[in-house]
Amino acid sequence: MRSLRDSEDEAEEEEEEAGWLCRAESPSSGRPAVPCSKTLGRSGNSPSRVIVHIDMDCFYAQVEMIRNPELRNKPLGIQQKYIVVTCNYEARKFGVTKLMLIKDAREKCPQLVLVSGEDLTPYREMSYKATELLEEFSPKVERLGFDENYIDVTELVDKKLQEDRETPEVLVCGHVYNDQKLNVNDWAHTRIAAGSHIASDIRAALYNRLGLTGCAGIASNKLLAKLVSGTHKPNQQTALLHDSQSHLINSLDHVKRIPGIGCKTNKRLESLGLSRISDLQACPVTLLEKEFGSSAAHRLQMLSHGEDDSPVAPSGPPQSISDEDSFKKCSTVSEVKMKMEERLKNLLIRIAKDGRSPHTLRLTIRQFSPTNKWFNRESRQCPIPPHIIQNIGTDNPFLLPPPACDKINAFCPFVQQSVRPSLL
Ligand code: DCP
Ligand code: MG
Ligand code: MG
Repeated sequence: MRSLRDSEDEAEEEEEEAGWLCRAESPSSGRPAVPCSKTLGRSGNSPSRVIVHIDMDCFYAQVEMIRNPELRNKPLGIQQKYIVVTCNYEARKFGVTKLMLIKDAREKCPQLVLVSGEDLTPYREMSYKATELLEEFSPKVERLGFDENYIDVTELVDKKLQEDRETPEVLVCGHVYNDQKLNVNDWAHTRIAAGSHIASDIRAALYNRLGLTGCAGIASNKLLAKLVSGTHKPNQQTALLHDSQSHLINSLDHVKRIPGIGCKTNKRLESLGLSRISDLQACPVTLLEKEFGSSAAHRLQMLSHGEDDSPVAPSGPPQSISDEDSFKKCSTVSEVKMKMEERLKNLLIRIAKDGRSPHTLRLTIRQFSPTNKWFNRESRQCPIPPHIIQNIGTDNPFLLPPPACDKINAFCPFVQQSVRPSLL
């Protein structure tokens, strides 16, 4: 089944995979390109870091419930094509799940209210509002898809512990993973406890100012924060004390559950016979190096132990703006061109709101493949001369200027070659 995830999310997913390839040097080359556990000491984790991961509850459904409060107490599904991409927790009580076929969801819950989620604009806008709010807490905020962010709160923790040194924190706000008891004499424990109070303040701000609820995970690195945030859902938070790190990572039933191990890396690991976390932990690093190169091999093994030294990399404004369409029911190049003009108009509206000038136009075509969504992607791109975007910022930014249509024409041979009857 084709994933219906937004193209920007997909780009991020792809980057996640591509990141492996960038970090990995060729197997025959010399030293790792990034610090590995050998150079960073036992874990590669800096025990002083405190990272919060936030994932919004049933994000698209929540946005729709904020737009229309009458939907709040009803089971609600967000429909894209034939699929419920997400549903609120009311619907989940009936057994409706994310990415369920509409037909199956209706069987589980005949009173399910369906709202179209084809237009991503409201979700995108809310997503950026949330990130902006988080940036008020710390400049180190990294977006991960539409509804997740990492926040490095290390400096806030330092400040809090400094301020509270007469009355140090003895309680964790929210859950503690594995119900572990806080040891107030353990410096790392008090830091996570302080982080849990900051996470609670962040969640309160998201709710009070944007009406959004979500889950938070508090841990010493991004990997663990993400893993622990989903352990109590919805609208709850969980802190991870370092003693329970291996328990958490070993609770994963497959290496593909490790954030950062995507589809391609998983396939390569499976080709080496590695599917369980313990397989990866026990695998001789030389074997991994042959497949992935030294740098990625070490990183993979660090991840399998719950160790992750990657910094929270501030995302800043998006570097590209994209839109996509499945081009269903299009059988001629002129129909495709008409659809492309619609998408371009939509992009122009967003560019006008953004205020920056675009300089490259890229068209990516993905042939439908039920088995492999990464297969058969092809792109063409060209620079955009400044006069093409002359209307942006004027009273009528939505009028597609004729030179933009010329650009579409320039892509025609590529489109022509891609519109094959078998795919329509
Ligand atoms: N999404 C999508 N296609 C997917 C997965 C997700 O369009 N294959 C969208 C719909 C979700 C949003 O991304 O609302 C966030 O994804 P999550 O996995 O975080 O799911 P939710 O936020 O909906 O639910 P949860 O409360 O489980 O986090
Ligand atoms: Mg979510
Ligand atoms: Mg999410």
